[in-house]
This record gives sequence, C-alpha cells and structure tokens, in this order.
Amino acid sequence: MTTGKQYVDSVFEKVKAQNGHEAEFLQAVEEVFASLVPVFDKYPKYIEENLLERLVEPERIVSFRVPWVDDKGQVQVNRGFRVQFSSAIGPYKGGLRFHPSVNQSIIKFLGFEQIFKNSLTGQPIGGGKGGSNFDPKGKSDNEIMRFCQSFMTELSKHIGADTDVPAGDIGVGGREIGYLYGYYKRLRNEYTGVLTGKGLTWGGSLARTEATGYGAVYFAEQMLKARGEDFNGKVALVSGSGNVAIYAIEKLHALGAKAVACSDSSGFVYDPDGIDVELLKDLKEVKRARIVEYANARPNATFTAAGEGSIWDIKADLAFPCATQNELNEEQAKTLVANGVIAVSEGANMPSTLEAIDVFLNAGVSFGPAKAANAGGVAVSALEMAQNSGRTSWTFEEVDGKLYDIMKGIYENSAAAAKEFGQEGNLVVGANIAGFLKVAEAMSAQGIV
Ligand code: NDP
Ligand code: 2IT
Repeated sequence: MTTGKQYVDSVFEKVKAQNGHEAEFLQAVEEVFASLVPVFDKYPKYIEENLLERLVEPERIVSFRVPWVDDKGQVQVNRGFRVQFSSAIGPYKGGLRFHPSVNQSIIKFLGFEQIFKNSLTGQPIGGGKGGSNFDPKGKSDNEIMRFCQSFMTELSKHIGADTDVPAGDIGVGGREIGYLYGYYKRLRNEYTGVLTGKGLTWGGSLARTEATGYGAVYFAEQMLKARGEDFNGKVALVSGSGNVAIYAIEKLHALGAKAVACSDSSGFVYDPDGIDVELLKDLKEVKRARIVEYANARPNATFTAAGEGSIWDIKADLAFPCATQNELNEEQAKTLVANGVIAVSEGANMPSTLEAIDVFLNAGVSFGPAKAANAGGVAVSALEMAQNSGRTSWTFEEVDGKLYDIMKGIYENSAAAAKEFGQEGNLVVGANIAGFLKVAEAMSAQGIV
C-alpha cells in the first residue's frame, strides 16, 4: 500500500519536473504538501482518486497581451494573467496584482494559496488570482485608466459573478477596481457583483477596505489569548504601508498595542511615539508619496533606506509582515526571536521564507500563516458578494462582527486540525489541513473533473 509520504513525495517530484522554473509556486506547494502527509494516511481514498495531483494543476490559466497608450502617445505592452485554480467549493475568487515582478510563478503561488485560504473562511469561494507586470508607480490617472480598460477588455471574457470574481491585491486598490468595474459594465451592459472591493456608492461593502489588516490583528488576538496574553502595551512592527499594513496598524492601536515601524520598497520608518495612522493614510492613500515623507513630517521618526538596515532588527513583541512574499528570511527571524518576539501574524502572502517559519515554530513563537491570518480580506469579499446577490447592504458593525467571528473560527479550526493530526500548536500544518479537507471532500464528491 502506498503511504501518505510516498504519495505526496511522488506528486511533488512531478510538480517539480513540470514547473522547475517556478520558484515561488514550488515554495508554496512544498509547504502545503509537507503538511498533508498524515491526511493521506488517514484517507487513502484520496490517494486512489489522485486528488493532490489534480488539485495542484490549475483548472485554467489565461495569459494575454495588454496593449495601451501612455501620456506621450507611445504604445506600451504588458502581460496579463488570470489563473483559475480551483472551483471545487465555489466560483474562482482572488485578487489582481499589478507589479513589475508579476509572472506566472507568482500568480500561480498566489492562486494555489488562495484555494486553502478561501476554504478556511467557510465561505463558498474557489481559488484564483490574476494580475500584470504593469507598474502603476509614477503613472497618471489617465494612464492607469487606459491600462485597466485594456486589461478588462480581455479579462471580461473569462470572469462573471458566478464564474470568477477578482478583487484587489498589490497595486490594485479602489481606483483600479473602479476603472475595471466601469469598463466591465460597459462591455457587458450588466450591473453585477463581478468584482469586489468596489466603492460604497456602487455595490461595495463597508469594512472591505479595513478587512485584511483588521483580520490579521483579530487572528493575532486569538494567538495571544491562547498564551494568556493580550495587546496591552505590546510593541509591534508592521512592514509595508499599503492597504493591509495601514489597517493592521489602525486596529493594533485600537486594541492597545503600539505599532512603531512600517515600510515600503524604498525603506522603513521607525517612530517611537507610535505610527500616526492618519498621516500615513494621507501620504499613502491620497498623495501616493514615498515613506521617507512620513519621517520628514514627524519629529521623532527616522527613515532607513532599503539595504541599510531591516525593519525586523527593531526590538518588538509582535511582527506583522504586510508587504510582499519572502520579505522575512531566516536571519531576520532569528533576530526577531532574539529580541523577544512572541507572535507573528502574516498579513502579506508568503512573506516568511520556509526557513524563517521553522525558526519561529522551533522557538515557540505563535505563528499565524498567511492563508489563515490574512483571510479576512477575501472573507469580506465573499460577504460583499452575498450583499450584491441579495441587493442589500449591511452596516459596518455587522460586517466587522462577521469578520471577527470568521477570524476566530479560522484560528479555532486550524488549532483543532493541528491537534487532531498530532502537531498541536502548529498553525501552519493546521491551516493547511483544515483548508484542504473541505476542498478534498468537494472534489471527491464531484468525480474526476
Ligand atoms: P498595496 O499595494 O496596498 O501595498 C503594498 C505594500 O508593500 C507597499 O508598501 C509596497 O511598497 C510594499 N511592497 C510591495 N512589493 C514590495 C517589494 N517587492 N519589496 C518591498 N516592499 C514591497 O498592497 P496590499 O497592502 O493590498 O498587499 C500587501 C500584501 O498583502 C501582499 O502580499 C498581498 O498579496 C497581501 N494581501 C492583500 C489583501 C488585500 O485585501 N489587499 C488580502 C490578503 C493578502 P511600494 O509602494 O514601495 O511598492
Ligand atoms: O490575497 C488575497 O486574499 C487578496 N488579495 C484578496 C482577494 C479577494 O478576492 O478579496
């Protein structure tokens, strides 16, 4: 009889052979696969159904040309993607990322993670992701609009409120969702919940903007509670200064912690008085400024340029990596541990390297993996879909209350799965298993598709 380990290893060998050049995708797959070995020992029928090899192959990948004209009249070309990874438990759901680093490996890793994350939310949403290597930095609003319209011209052929519902991610916020939505509506003559993260006057949900950051803090609150701790007086580091970081900082302050640092790709700021969230919002959401401007505006804040130091060198109790993948490595994890960090909650997708995760787990740090800790954003996206379908809208308190309950539920289910499969306290294993089981049951019931 094939053991769980033999099966998982053999599928991983095939995945490596076929996707050897996709480093980020392989990293995400390796972490999940390692967790699932005991699941296949317990449910050998999933081996017979070759469920893992089916799950790790995207149902569909669309890659397309995005031509657009810049303000100088020059023709530009970017590459667009949509990876429709798994529709086992609902329509494909996941964000769009606009960043020069975007390639098929990045979108596949994000889409793969999204399957398990979306399952963990308890909402009926499958996994997908998309984006482009377009760089929004320094572009005018008109250039952004023309790019979004060209991108949607092709994307519109593949999405739909019951098929695939994109949202934002790095480089895609309210402005971009607006341009994308307007163009979808024009092309289709349909007013439908085809995107989430919409504005409040045209079908958006209250608390969606805040959801990912707030959710990562609600998740951390559960981890702290399990150790008999709370946020009072705790010092936190939050990397990034975009959508996720800003609202993580806001909620940390509301719950009694003090976030003293944040960053962007140019460097980080340290503000011993606590990050001024209103100033940060004005600089990042309104002025689209660089983070050095924060330090220029605050008497005690300092700026350190990227490459001249790391945000993770600052002494703190809590760390919230909220910028991008692989932004926290083994050495930095060791520094955080040496400086007394007790909990890490991943607001970004795959921000910690596999080696960094091992450092945290071995040191007894409470570690909230991305697919659990940052699931609040997509969870509220699913609530936005529900409101759109019901042609209704809920209050901020109602949505925030549901978000809180969902994050608490994800923590509890992940902790319970870890315990059941012999890895108590390991939320990486717990989240992977809990997310997988629901998808596996659905796939098994639906036959070989
Ligand atoms: P934003 O575009 O709003 O902000 C991204 C932030 O991360 C910016 O401060 C950006 O700095 C920084 N950043 C991006 N790429 C890099 C890089 N290569 N090196 C250093 N810094 C970088 O994105 P979000 O806040 O929405 O997303 C942040 C993370 O959270 C991503 O991993 C995303 O996938 C994840 N996430 C987002 C959700 C959402 O609802 N928005 C939901 C769940 C996860 P700069 O401006 O200099 O590029
Ligand atoms: O990574 C993510 O979960 C997101 N970028 C949010 C996806 C969504 O559909 O709201």
